[in-house]
Amino acid sequence: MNRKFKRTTVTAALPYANGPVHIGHLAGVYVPADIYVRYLRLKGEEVVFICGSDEHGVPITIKARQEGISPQQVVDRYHEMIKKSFADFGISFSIYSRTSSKVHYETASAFFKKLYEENKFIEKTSEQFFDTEANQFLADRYITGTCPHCGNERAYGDQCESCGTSLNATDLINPKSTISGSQPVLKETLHWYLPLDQYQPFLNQWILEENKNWKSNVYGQCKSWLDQGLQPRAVSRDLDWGIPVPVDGAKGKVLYVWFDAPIGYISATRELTPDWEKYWKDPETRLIHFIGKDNIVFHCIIFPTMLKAEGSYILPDNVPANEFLNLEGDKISTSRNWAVWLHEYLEDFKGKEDVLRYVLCANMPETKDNDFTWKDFQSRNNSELVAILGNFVNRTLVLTQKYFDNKVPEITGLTAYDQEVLAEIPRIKENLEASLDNFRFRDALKEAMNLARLGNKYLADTEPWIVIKSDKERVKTILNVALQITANLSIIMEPFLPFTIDKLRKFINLRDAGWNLLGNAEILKPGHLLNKSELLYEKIEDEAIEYQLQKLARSKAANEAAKSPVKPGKANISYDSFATMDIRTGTILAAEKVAKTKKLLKLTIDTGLDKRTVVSGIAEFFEPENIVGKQVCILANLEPREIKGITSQGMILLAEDKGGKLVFVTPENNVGNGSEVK
Ligand code: B3M
Ligand code: ZN
Repeated sequence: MNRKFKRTTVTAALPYANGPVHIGHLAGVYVPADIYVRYLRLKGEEVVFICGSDEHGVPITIKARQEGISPQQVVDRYHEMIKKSFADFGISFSIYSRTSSKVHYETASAFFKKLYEENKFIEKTSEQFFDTEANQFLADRYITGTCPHCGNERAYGDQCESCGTSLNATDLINPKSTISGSQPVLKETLHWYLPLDQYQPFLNQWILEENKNWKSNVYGQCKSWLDQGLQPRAVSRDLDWGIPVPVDGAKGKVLYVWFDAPIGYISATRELTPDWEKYWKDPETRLIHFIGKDNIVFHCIIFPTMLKAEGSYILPDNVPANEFLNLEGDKISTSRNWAVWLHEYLEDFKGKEDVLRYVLCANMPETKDNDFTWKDFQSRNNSELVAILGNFVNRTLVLTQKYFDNKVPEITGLTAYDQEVLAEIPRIKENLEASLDNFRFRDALKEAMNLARLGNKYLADTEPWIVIKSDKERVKTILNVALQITANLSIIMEPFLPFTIDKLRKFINLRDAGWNLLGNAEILKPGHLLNKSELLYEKIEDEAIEYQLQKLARSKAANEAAKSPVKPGKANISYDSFATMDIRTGTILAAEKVAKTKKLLKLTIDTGLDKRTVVSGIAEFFEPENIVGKQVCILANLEPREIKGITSQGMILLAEDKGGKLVFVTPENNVGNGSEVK
C-alpha cells in the first residue's frame, strides 16, 4: 500500500558473525538495500539504514568449537572484518552495530520481559536431547544420526543435507551428540513459546489482504506458511551463548537467536540516535526490511507478531526479499569455500568496487535464483562500463578540454534531434523512479545505463570531432548537450556506482546535485569550469579472471579431496629408522616468494643449530609476511637439495588435511630453537 510517510527506516539482514561476507549476501541483501537508501537520500528524504552483526546462535558456537576458541573471540574477529568490508564496499549504513552489545542485551531483555509480564508467551515443558557426559542440552546442530528418509548417517537434528528433509532431532535413527559422541537422552526442559497460532487471524488480514503488493516470491512464501496453519514457536533455548532469559527459573536458558536478532535493528537505532522511537513507533514512518529468501518467515511472520504483541511498534511496509545468487553454476557455500569473499575481492580488484556493484545489480536474483560467472563479470566491465559509460563520459570531457578550454560551451541553437535527445532525460528519470520505488533494481540499472547509451549514440550521430573542422558553433551545442547528459548521469548513477560518481562529480566540478535536478537541461551553466579528468574504468584482462577461476578450481579440488577417505597408513618402521631423523624446533626469520613460481617460498630458519635456507611449497597457503616469527618443526638432517637454483637444507613439517589444506606442525608453546622433537 502506498501511504504517505514522513521518513523511512531501512534494515538489512544482520549477517552471522561466523564468517566473511560473500557475493551471495551482497546480491541478496546489501547492494539492493544500499541502492535504495542512496536513492532516498538523493531525493532528500529522511532515512536511517540499520544493520549490524548477528552474534548469537548455534552456528557461532559450532565455529568456536571447531577452532578451539570462545564464541566471543569468533564474533569479535568476524564483526570487525564484516564491518570493514561493508564500509570499503560503499554500503552506506547509518550504523553497523552488533548483538553482543550492551544496548542490545538491554533492549532484547526488556522486550522479552514486557511480553512475559503481559502473559503473551505460552510456557511449556518438552523433551529435548541431553548429553549426560557434556552435561548440556543439545541444539539440533549438535545432534547427528541416520536420516529416516534416505539413510544418510550424518544427518543433523534439524535437517538432512543429503536429501534436504527438515527433521526433528527425535526422528534421527541412532542419534549421537557431536560434543561427546555419546548417545543423548531425552530430558524435560521448560521453554517460552510465541503463540503464532493466536495471531493467525491478524497475519492473514495484514499479509494476505493488506500487503498483496509485496513481491510475489515473498507473498507466496508467507501464504504457504499461513495456509499450513501457524504453531507456537519456542523463543528460548538451552544454550550457554546468547542473551540470558531475563526471568526467574531460566538458568542456563538464552533467547532464541531469531527472537533476539530482529530486535537488533531496534537496539542499533537506539545506539544511533536518542530520537530512535520516531523510526520504530511513529505511524508516519515506513519500515522496510531487506533480506534473503531464507529469512522471509522471520521478518514477515515472527518479528511482526512480536511487534504486534509488544503493541507500541509499527509493522514493516515491505520486505523485498531477493532469491539466491549462485557462483559458476553451483550453490555458494561457506563450508565448501565455494564463494567470492568480499574482503578478497577488494584485495584482488583494488579500486573496482563499482564493477562488482554493477555486476551484482545487473544479475540481481530479484525474482529467481541467478548465477555469477567471472566471464560475465569481465564482459560487463569491458563492454558496458568501459565501452558505454566510461567511453561516453571520457569523450565528452576530453573534447570539452580540447575545444573549449575545459569550460562548458553555450548553446548556439538546438536542432530537433538535440531536443529529442534532451527530452529523453525526464522520461528516463520517470522510468527509473518507477523501478526503484518498486525495488526493481535490475530494470533501474538498465534504465540508468540507457542514458549513457543515449549519450554515446548522440556523439556518434553528431560527430563533433569532424564537425569541429567546419562549424565550431555547432560543436558548442553538441558538447553542451553531452555535458548535460553527463551531469544527469552523475546523479542517477550515484545509488549504483558511488565510487564512480565521487570521481565524476570532481571531474565536472559539481558538488551538490540532488534528484530534483534530474532532467534539467542546464545543470552545468555555460562557462562553468570543469576539472582535470581521467578514465573512469579500465579493461579487465583475461589473466585476472583466470586467477579467480584457478582459485575456485582449488576449492573444488579441496572439496573433492575432503570427501575422499583419509590417506591409507604406510608400512611400519623400526624405532632405529625413526631415530635417524633429526627433527628440531626452529623459527622463521624471513620469508619471500620464489620468483616465477606460484607454490614456493624461500625461508630463513633459525634452527638453534644454525641459520639456514629452506625452500617450501607453501606459497598458496601462506603470505610470507604472515609467517615470519612463527615457530615450526624442521627435519634438520635432510640431504640439501637444489630447488630453482636455491640450496634448500631441511624440510618444514606441515599437516595436509583431506581437503589438501596445509597447516604448520607447531609446538603448543614456544620452546627454544633447536629443541629436539622426539
Ligand atoms: N543472521 C542471516 C542469515 O540467516 C541472519 C539474519 C538476521 S536479521 C535479524 O544468514
Ligand atoms: Zn536424508
